Amino acid sequence: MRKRPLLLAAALTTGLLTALPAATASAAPSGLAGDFNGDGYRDVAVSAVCTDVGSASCAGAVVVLYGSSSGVSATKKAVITQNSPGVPGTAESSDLFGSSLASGDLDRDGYSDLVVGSSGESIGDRDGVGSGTVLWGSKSGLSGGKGLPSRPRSPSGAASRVASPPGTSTATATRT
Ligand SMILES: [Ca+2]
Ligand SMILES: [Ca+2]
Repeated sequence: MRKRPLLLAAALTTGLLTALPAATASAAPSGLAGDFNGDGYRDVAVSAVCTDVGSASCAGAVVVLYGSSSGVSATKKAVITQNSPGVPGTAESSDLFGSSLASGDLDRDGYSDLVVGSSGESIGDRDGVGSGTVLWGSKSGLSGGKGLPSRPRSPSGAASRVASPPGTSTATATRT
């Protein structure tokens, strides 16, 4: 006897969900790959690897163009460098921030994140060993970041190598 009212309720719910606009103020992030602000439109990250930042030549930058129903536009963009708020490190000459880019939702919050390589970064007394930075996706787009762990030195002084099976990655990031 209870079966029919339940089916009716399900049908009403389905109809209501269909009638709602695709994006509302409280909408959940889209979960789309490359959608850094979760609005349902994929975004574009472009490397400007040899951009000068202040007096630092070839410090590098990433330009993010946010998507919309009419595509990407230069009016809805962000330029991110190592001097941007929340981004670890400091823009220095020849850091080459943006030398490689990859996206994925590393913390599984529904917002795609961006991994940025800086192939010229020096760490401690090791010149140009490179580094990786995660820029976190959020409702307001890419903001803040976290440096990926660098390889520790072996007792001989050389950077140790971490073996991993083909097709796997040893890079991990934990949101703090
Ligand atoms: Ca988007
Ligand atoms: Ca994320």
